[in-house]
Amino acid sequence: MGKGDPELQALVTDFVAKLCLKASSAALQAPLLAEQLPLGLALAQPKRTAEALRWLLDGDRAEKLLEARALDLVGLCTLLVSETALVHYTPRPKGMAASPIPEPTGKEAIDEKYWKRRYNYFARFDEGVRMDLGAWFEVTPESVARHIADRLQYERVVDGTCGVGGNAIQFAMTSRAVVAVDTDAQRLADARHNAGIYGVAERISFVHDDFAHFAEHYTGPKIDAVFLSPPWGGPGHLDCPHFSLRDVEVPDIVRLFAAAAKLSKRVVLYLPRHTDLHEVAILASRFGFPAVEVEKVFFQHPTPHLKLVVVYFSMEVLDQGIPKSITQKTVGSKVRPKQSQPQLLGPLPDLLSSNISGVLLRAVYCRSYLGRFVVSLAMRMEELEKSQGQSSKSRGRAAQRGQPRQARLKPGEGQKTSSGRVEVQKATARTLRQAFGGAASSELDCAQQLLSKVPLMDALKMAKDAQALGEDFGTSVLRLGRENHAEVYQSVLQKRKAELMASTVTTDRKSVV
Ligand code: MGP
Repeated sequence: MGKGDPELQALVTDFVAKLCLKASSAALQAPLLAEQLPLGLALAQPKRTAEALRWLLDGDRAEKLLEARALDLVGLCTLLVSETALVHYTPRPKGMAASPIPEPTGKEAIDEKYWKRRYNYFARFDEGVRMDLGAWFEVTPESVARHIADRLQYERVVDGTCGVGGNAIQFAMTSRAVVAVDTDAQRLADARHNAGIYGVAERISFVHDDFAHFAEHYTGPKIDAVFLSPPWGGPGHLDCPHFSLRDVEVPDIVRLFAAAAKLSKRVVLYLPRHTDLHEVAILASRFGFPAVEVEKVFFQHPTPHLKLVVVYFSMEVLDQGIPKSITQKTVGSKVRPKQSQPQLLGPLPDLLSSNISGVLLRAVYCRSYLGRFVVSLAMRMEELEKSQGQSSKSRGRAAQRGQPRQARLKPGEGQKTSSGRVEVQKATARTLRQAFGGAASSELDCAQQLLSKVPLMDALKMAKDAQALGEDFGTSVLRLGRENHAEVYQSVLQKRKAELMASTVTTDRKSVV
């Protein structure tokens, strides 16, 4: 890592420290939650029990890894953690009174909480949008659906779990053709009806089928992206401290994902905020994605909180820059003029390490507004304490600590000089070295060389193989590099020779003197 890259250096040091890659094996087996991950880059290095691996990986591969005792690198995957704060503003049409909650037609009534959010789900709700009881808690809010559609503007997108059409409708606004698949014929009919209200029904082909079956038999034009929002098990999913992919209520989420990955090189999963990202990493790794983007989606009201995560599986993730700041986005027909947005204070690192973190997290996760207010209050108090503490300290002490980092940088210094891919590669190389525990700089060289010459996926595979062989990382990666990529080996060899020559020349000169 060159001297001219202090920002990246700080970033990598920071994230390595934060993730504690040398954490105990118990920590690596613990679920990895989005709340714990700061914005930027992280390396997931999950460990899992044999049983979990047999489910997430195919049987043979799991057995081989188990034999080789390579559990600690199963699912090695780079996570690009981005954060998006969404505000949905839909002005109510003038003169329209708020409609009362409808009388229950069956045994169950619509929960008032969901009814109050009806315009968030569909801004044009009053024009006759059709929902069923499940859709009230499953449908993607319009702001989120629009945001995802903005990010997936392609020729042809498949929504593999269409439901009543929240996502498919928004995809039809930004992509040329949408295929909406669902196993429930009534929901598809509702989706078609709702798409009609939004004027996009013509652009959507509605297919009544199981998505995996559909994907296996699909012979049409190229699919640019597949979006999956599988059922999470209703509002009760929040009663558990974390969500496992096994809790997804489809017969086999791995089969569903495999079908999606076969159909398209971009797959997007819509998942609960407390999903175990270690499992996501194993899934990514199994299907050949060396990196994924984990987008944390925040809502601002009643107080800023993480709502859900969207995971983007695609090779393009490697070309993205490392996210550096939260994206604020207001979605709606008109931005509310004078309303100031509450400041998003981000995740709760201090609270997570406090004694009462369990209680607080549960309060936040368990659908309780109270929980959010408690957390919000705690964060504000913390901010207040910080600002009071700062004002009471003398300027002299601040000067002793040195100038703020920004001020020390010369113009142009610290700016992004390399492409996102290079940043990701460098950071991954360093993390790999840390993960393997080697201190010699040649290992870093070696990993960096490798990463600059071969696709990251191949390099990670080699690293995994090296680990499986239980040999010294540097040597075995070199050996694997030589076997797999003659070119890499040559360039590493050249570099080593040049270094050797340089040191010999210096020694010779010294001896002459
Ligand atoms: P949530 O996580 O149940 O939180 O739903 P909710 O109800 O907003 O509770 P609170 O504590 O935040 O007030 C958040 C969003 O996740 C919903 O709007 C849906 O888009 C999505 N969602 C929720 N559930 C239960 C499901 C589900 O079972 N399947 C899918 N695909 N999406 C869901």
